[in-house]
Formats: sequence, structure tokens, C-alpha cells
Amino acid sequence: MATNKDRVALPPPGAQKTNLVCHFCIVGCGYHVYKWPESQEGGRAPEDNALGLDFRQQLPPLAVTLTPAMQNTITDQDGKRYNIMIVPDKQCQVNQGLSSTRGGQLARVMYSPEGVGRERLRSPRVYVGDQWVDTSWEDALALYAGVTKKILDNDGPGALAFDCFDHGGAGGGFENTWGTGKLMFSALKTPLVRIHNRPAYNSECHATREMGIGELNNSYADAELADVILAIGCNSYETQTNYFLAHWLPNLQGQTVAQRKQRFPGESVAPAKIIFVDPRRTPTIAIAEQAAGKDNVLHLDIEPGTDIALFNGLLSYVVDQGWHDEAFIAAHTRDFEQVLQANRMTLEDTSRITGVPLDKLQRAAEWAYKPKASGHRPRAMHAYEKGIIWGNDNYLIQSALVDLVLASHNVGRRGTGVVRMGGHQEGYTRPPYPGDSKIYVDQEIIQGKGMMYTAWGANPFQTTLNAEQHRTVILRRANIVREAMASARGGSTAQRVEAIYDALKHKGGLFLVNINLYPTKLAEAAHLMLPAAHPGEMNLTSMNGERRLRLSERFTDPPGSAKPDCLIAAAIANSLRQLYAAEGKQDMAARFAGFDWKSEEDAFNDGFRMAGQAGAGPIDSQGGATGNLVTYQRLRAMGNNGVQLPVKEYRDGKLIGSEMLYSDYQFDTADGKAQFKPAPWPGLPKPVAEQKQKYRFWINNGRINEVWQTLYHDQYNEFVRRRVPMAYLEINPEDAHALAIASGDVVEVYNDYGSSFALAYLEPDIKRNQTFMQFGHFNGVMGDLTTPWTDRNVVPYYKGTWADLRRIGTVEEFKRNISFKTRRFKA
Ligand SMILES: Nc1nc2c(c(=O)[nH]1)N[C@H]1C(S)=C(S)[C@@H](COP(=O)(O)OP(=O)(O)OC[C@H]3O[C@@H](n4cnc5c(=O)[nH]c(N)nc54)[C@H](O)[C@@H]3O)O[C@H]1N2
Ligand SMILES: Nc1nc2c(c(=O)[nH]1)N[C@H]1C(S)=C(S)[C@@H](COP(=O)(O)OP(=O)(O)OC[C@H]3O[C@@H](n4cnc5c(=O)[nH]c(N)nc54)[C@H](O)[C@@H]3O)O[C@H]1N2
Ligand code: SF4
Ligand SMILES: [Mo]
Repeated sequence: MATNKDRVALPPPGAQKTNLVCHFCIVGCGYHVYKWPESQEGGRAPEDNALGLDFRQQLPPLAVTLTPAMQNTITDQDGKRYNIMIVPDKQCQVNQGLSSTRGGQLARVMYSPEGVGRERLRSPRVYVGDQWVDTSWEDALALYAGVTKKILDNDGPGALAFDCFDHGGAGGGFENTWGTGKLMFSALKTPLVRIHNRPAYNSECHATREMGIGELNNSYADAELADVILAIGCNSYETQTNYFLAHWLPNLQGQTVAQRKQRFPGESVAPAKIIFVDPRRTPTIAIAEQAAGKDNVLHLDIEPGTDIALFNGLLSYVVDQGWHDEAFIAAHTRDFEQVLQANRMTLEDTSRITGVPLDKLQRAAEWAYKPKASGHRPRAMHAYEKGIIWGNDNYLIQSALVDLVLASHNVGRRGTGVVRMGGHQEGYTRPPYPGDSKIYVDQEIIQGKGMMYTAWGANPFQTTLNAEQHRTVILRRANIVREAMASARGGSTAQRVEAIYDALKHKGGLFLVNINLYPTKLAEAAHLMLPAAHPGEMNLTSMNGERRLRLSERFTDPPGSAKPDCLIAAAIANSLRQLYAAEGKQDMAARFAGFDWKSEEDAFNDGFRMAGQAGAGPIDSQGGATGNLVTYQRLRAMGNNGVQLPVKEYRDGKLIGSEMLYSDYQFDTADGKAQFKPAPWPGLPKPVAEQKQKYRFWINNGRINEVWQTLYHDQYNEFVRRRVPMAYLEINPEDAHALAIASGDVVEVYNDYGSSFALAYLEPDIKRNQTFMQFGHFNGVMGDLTTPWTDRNVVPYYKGTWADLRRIGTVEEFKRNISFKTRRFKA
């Protein structure tokens, strides 16, 4: 490998420089990409390198962040080799020059034949006999379109299943959600579609939307203006890293006091306090205590799944104290009194159910809702993510939370907001979903329905709920098709399609297509794989957690013949259009028209600018009515700071956006009033409660800092793979000792739904009878243990399951190589 290991090669003056938004998490940090011919290298004098920095002497602290992972050597399709360097942008308001352990490796994960990307799909592949072989796009598309058409003509669109991304960043973006959406919804018209992270075509936020409050309603700057931040079921140092570091920490450390005093004259202002709602002591809590001092951090370590009781208890207490905002409630909301009745809970009951002592509950209420010395209401920002989104009844938790937020008037004012912290960036624009958003697609597949399944930028084998059963059924059904394909030796496309269809129609088979960067675990079952491109290899637009839209620019070619997802969708649609046209079925051919895109920009113009104005059932397109003001050219000019949606106008060469929503108190309901929603405490759902009765350990689960999602890049990245070769399971040392388990041992985790293995990691901060297991790993799938239970909108409770543990033994290599130092920062 040509990449320097001993030093970082500097870009020479004149190196190509483009903007790249980190394509991993929601924060969307701005980066600059430098690209120059491999044979050249910049010098250390400021005029001799493109960074304009003087490397002849020690640079001032944090003048630039540069590590070997930030550079790579890549090859374009013309065979020319280039060095690249991808460094954080100091001028980007989001990250202000910070990188994270994930974004800091953007250069490393770019395709190179020897590097992390070495296993990337470079051409379409088909499963023949008993092996994967490369094939042409023509052949792959003929097969895909042939099977699709056969099913469409004989069985209707409802047999065409999809599991597809719906977000921004890699495996997403407005271009690609539109391309896939137009194919699935207005061309194929199939309702059998689920989203990459949940088993139906629904929302993560039904309740808040029905209440009139979209979930990204403030700016990152509001975290700098808040008096108190409530972090609810989010571990933001590890999962929204630079939002936490660049915008929360400065406020916790008192660095924004002067700014806040100026902004809010007459109000008492002190360094922000922070309240965590999480059953687990997270690394974020440990860091917050270091940064803000223990006195300014409150950890409400609730019993798992009891958030609803917590919010109801706080609501009742706040109203009893008279700390609610009667004028706001009267003018801008409805149904407060009824909901107060429905949700009412004494603080004693709240304490009993949540396990949080009374005085802690009272302190939390005082910090967040008691008027300040100056008489002003505290500005309390409520931030939440998967601890409640995948919690015990998504719908009721969000109702209970927003009830509390509305009563205390913590929306529409600067320094407040009730907001998702987010997962990926956003990038939603699609035609309306043509079905009932309550179709539980996983169960349909398990019950033998669906004939063709396209996994598009999604890996349910490692991430869905009840995953073991789901995978087992798909492997069985897919194998029926593999046998049929093997028997169609030497057949024409039409004959292969016939053989496949026969297996689908008469033998219960399932034809599985994987559209992805990598083969992944899905290759164990799939029949066809199509290679996709990711940001850097295509132009892509997304918005971050404060609705900040940017253009992430293409700077290199995708590997082999990989294509942007929107152009894959177009190729599929165009193939189907030709098949129907050839049969003279003009009405059907017309359904597949409108995909004559040459580039991703064409897809953007078609989707975000023109169609982005249509509502889309459970999810609304995010371009808004003014999407047509946005062009690639205008966005490019806005650089890594972009524009916050919705765009208000284009003036003096600039797109003008919106910093905060609902400042005018016009909520997203028919009459503009926010809607209180009843949310009585329901207890644990039955299948979950049954596991709790039967098994000892709560298997809490989620993410860790250095790993991105299912490790699709990371499994080929030595840096990560060495540290996390298997899903790890944090466990209390006393519990572990009683079961003769030591750090580095492999344990079996099992319950009524499945069994998985994990790597034990003894951690004193984990409570007795609780554990925390890394989700999504290819080596130890946590989802095998999750129950199939969902709430009324088919939203899962991924975080809630119980299981037993059994020591299996040691894998020598793990014991030898992995550090089991505590992940909780200690002074
Ligand atoms: N137990 C448990 N389960 C969970 C969760 C949990 O907290 N606990 N969380 C849920 C959540 S929030 C999520 S987001 C899901 C994650 O579940 P998935 O979304 O299925 O996981 P990812 O690894 O993000 O999958 C992305 C796939 O797309 C591929 N890919 C990446 N970029 C591109 C691209 O540009 N184009 C194409 N075509 N493919 C691409 C990757 O190689 C990868 O295989 O898991 C869910 N499941
Ligand atoms: N490093 C890294 N960062 C990521 C990702 C990644 O893969 N790696 N993925 C991105 C994606 S797609 C997503 S969706 C986000 C997720 O971001 P987060 O939601 O912050 O992360 P999680 O680890 O899924 O879960 C958060 C917390 O929920 C807590 N929790 C469990 N049960 C309960 C409960 O009953 N109540 C409450 N209040 N809390 C509970 C867990 O203890 C955990 O600390 O992260 C994004 N950022
Ligand atoms: S915080 Fe998120 S967006 Fe920023 S560099 Fe890290 S992974 Fe990328
Ligand atoms: Mo997610």
C-alpha cells in the first residue's frame, strides 16, 4: 500500500479541494477533501502546502487535526492514483474543526483495492450453482426486472417486499430516497415496504407529529443557550459526538454565560445543568460529571422502560407547584385538563415505579421547571433518542414527554426545544406510501408472504427484532430459490425467470436481492447483488439534526461499475418500462416513465425541488414548499454551513433558512394549536414482562463510540476489528464472578426467542442483573434476543428484553489482544 504509515503527506498548493459532509451520524460534520496526484507532495512551509499552515515549527494546539487515518491513496476509473486527505472544517459551525473517531476515518474507508474497501461490490453479482459470480449490469437488470414483472403481472405489487433506507448520509440522501421511493411507490406501487430500522413503513415519531410538533425543532446553538439540558435515552458523547462536544460541553462548562446574558437581558444565568434519563450510567454521564462537576449533573437511573411514569409524575408535580405556563397553555394548546387527569401520578408512585428516590425527582423538577431567581421560566431543552424511541411504547412515551414540555412551555423559545438527537442525517422526499403503515413486514415474510425481497442499503439480518426467526425463515425460503436457479443451467433469462418464479409461486421460495456497498451477512441468503456508491463517489444532499442542508461533493469514482442508488432505481425502472413497451402494454410502461436521469442532480431536481412539496403519509417530505429555491449550484456556494430547512428565500446570492421552528406558536395541526395527548402508565408489554419473569438479566443494548452501525466498513478496518471482534456485553463484576465469567470470555445469551454469543466485559458501573450488549454486530447478533412486540404503530421495543447468560469459554486471541479497561472516563 502506498499510503504513508510513518508520516502524513501534505497536499501541495493547487490540490483539488471539495466539501464533504461526514456521511455517518446525524450531526453531519463538515470536512474538506484534498486530492492530488500520488507522485506529488506538499512542503512544510505555509506557501508550499494547500492547508496554508506552517509545519516547520510546532503548530498551536488544535490548529489542525491530522492523523494517518485521514489520508489514503485511491485509484480513479482512468487508472490514475491520487492521494487524498480528509480533514475537519474549522469554519463549519457544526463541528468547528472537530472530528470524531468515526468521521476521522473518512479517508480510510474510501475505496482502495488494498484498503478497508477491498471487499466492496464492484460489479453486479449473481448466485449460480453454489457460488457468487460477477455479472454484467444488463444480465443483472434483466433478471431483476424479469422476476419483478412476472410477479407484478401474476400476483400484484403486494408480493414485492422491500427493506429500504429512508435517511440522509451514506445509504440515503434526498437523491436516493427519491429514486427508491419513486420506484417503490409510484412505479411498482407496493405497500410491502419496511424502513431499514423498523419492521413497517411508519414513523419514529407518530405521537409528537400528531401533537403538532416536528422532531427537529431547534438549532445546535440552542444547546448553548439552555439553562438545563435533559438528555433522555441518548448517549450523546458516543453517538452524536461533536454535537455534544462543540455545543453542549461549552454551556456545561460556563463558556456561554456571557453570550446568554446578552441574549436574555434580566434573566438569571448560570452554567447549564444537565439531567440524564437513562437506566444505565453511560460514558456520556461520566464525561459530563468531569466537565460540569457532579453538582451540576443529575442522573435519573430509572428502571428500564419506566419513562412514561417519570414524565407523568413530573408533569403532575410541576402543575401542583404552579410552575406550568397557564397563559401559553390557554393560548396555544388544547386538551390540557383532560390529559392532566389521564396522566396524573403522585411523586410517591413515580418513585416506586421508576426506582428513583423522591428527592432526586424533586431536584430534577426544580432544576428544569421551577422559575429562576429572576422569575423567568428556565429554558429547558429536552433531547431524546433511541432509549425512548425504541423504548417501552414509543407512542405513549413521546406523548408523555411532549405533554410535560408543552405544560412547561419548552418549545418555540431559544434555548429550549423537544428534539430527537437523531441517528443518521435526514433526507426524506418520496411520493406518498401507497398502503397501510401498520403492515408488519417481518411477520408477513415469516408467515410465507412476499415473493421477492430487496434489501436496499439495509441489513435486517443483523439489526431487526426477533432476528433469529426472521433470518431462519429467509434462509430457508431463499434456499428453495437457490436450488431452482442451480437447476436452470444454461437457460436464457426468460427460462431462469420461469424457474425462479416457479419456486416462488409453488414452493414458498423468496427471491432476495441485496443492493449494498458490501456483500454483508445477507450474501448468505441472497441471489443477486447490485453495487452501490456512497458519498464522495456521488453528489449527495442531506440535512443534519438542526435541519442543516448541505451538498456533499463527489471527488472520486465509485469502484468498478457501482452506481448511486437513485441511478440503480432508474435503471430498474427503465428496464421494466422497456419490457412493458415491448409487450405493447403502454399503460404499464407509463408507470415506469420519468426515470431518464443522467446524474444524481437530475434525481435531486425531480425529487427535492419539484415533488418535495407533496405530503407522504406517515412521513412528510422535508424539502417543504420552498424546495424549488434550492439548486446544487446555490448549495455548493453555501459550503459546509449550508442552509437550515425550511428555506425562506434566496437573496443576494444566499439561501436564507430557519433556525428555530414554532417561534410563532403555529404548530403543525389544522388549527395551529399544539395537542396534549393522554399517556397513562401501561406497565411492561406482555411478551417483554414474560421474559423478565423467566430470565435474570436485562439485555440493554445500543452503540459504542468507535463502531458505526453493522460494521460494514469497520469489519475490514483493523483499527476497529481488533478492538471489537465480537459484540461485547457489559456486565457487573459481582454478577460475572458468580457465573465464573471473566472479561474476554465468550458467553451465550439466550431466552425464548433466540440465542447469541457475546464477549463479556466486566464493568462496575453496570447495575446488578443488567447488561449492555453492542447491537448490530456480525459476530453476535443482539436482535436474536429481542421479542417481536411492537407498539400500536408497529414500532419495536429493541431496548427491552431479558435473557440468561452462560459462560462458553475463551477465545485466546480476544483475551490476549483486547483491552478491558473501563469505558467510563475517570479523573
Ligand atoms: N437491538 C437493536 N436493534 C436495532 C437498534 C437498536 O438500538 N437495538 N437500532 C435500530 C436502528 S436506530 C438502526 S438505524 C438500525 C440499523 O440497521 P441497518 O440500517 O440495517 O444497519 P446499517 O449497518 O446502517 O445498514 C446499512 C447497510 O447499507 C449499506 N450501505 C451503506 N451505504 C450505502 C449506500 O450508499 N448505498 C447502499 N445501497 N448501501 C449502503 C451498508 O453496507 C449496510 O449493509 O438498527 C435498528 N436495530
Ligand atoms: N458511535 C456510533 N454513533 C452512532 C451510531 C453508531 O452506530 N455508532 N448510530 C447512529 C444511529 S442510526 C442512531 S439511531 C443513534 C442512536 O443514538 P442513541 O440513542 O444515543 O444510542 P443507543 O446506544 O441506541 O441508546 C441510547 C441509550 O438508551 C438507553 N436506554 C435503554 N433503555 C432505556 C429506557 O427504558 N429508557 C431510557 N430513557 N433510556 C434507555 C441505553 O442505556 C443507551 O444509553 O446513534 C447514531 N450515532
Ligand atoms: S460526530 Fe457524527 S457526523 Fe461528526 S464526524 Fe463523528 S460520526 Fe461524523
Ligand atoms: Mo438509527
